Amino acid sequence: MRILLTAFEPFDGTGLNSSFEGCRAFLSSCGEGARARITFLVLPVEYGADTDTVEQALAEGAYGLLLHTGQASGAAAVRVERRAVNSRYAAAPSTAPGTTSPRSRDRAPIDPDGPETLEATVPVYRMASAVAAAGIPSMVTEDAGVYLCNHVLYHSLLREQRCPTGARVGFLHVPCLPEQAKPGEAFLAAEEIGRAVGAALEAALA
Ligand code: PCA
Repeated sequence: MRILLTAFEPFDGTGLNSSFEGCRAFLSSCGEGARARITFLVLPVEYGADTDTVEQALAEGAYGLLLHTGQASGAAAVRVERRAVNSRYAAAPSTAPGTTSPRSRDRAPIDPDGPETLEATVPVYRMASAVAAAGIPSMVTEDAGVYLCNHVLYHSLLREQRCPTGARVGFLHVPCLPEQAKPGEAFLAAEEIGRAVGAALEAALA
């Protein structure tokens, strides 16, 4: 089965994104056989450009599993997202260095004709248990927020609902790296995030 694994580019002014670094660590720890089944994409932190990048990959190949990952600043555990919500910031948040807060808190639907929520189609509890068994704190969480991470998850779930291909779709939100964490904030090393990605993928495929 082919796997589409995605992470996001840096967006918080640190020049890093823990999802990208974690996926990179995972891919470099993979055997050649496993690596050959995975297409890895780094998505832009921009509404529209994020999902266009996914669409382009899906137009070029068939996948049995879409695992999206993103950075959850301030999270103390790897979060396996249970669902996506049909909501996004109406205006794109500023991504100027050092600022992560949206200019406007106004919300808009991602798709005016789409359902309010869409459930992830990966086994979220099994994945969270597998991450915990790999020694990494994990939890199943309600939804991925209203920024780009939720946007890409919602888009992939809606796409699969409207034009089923049999692909499972899920999202892993990962804590910051030590270099990114503010004083007192939790973090994980890239290698630990990589182990979490590997354990979650294996559980999703089981
Ligand atoms: N995290 C942000 C967007 C990109 C990323 O890695 C989010 O949680 O939506």
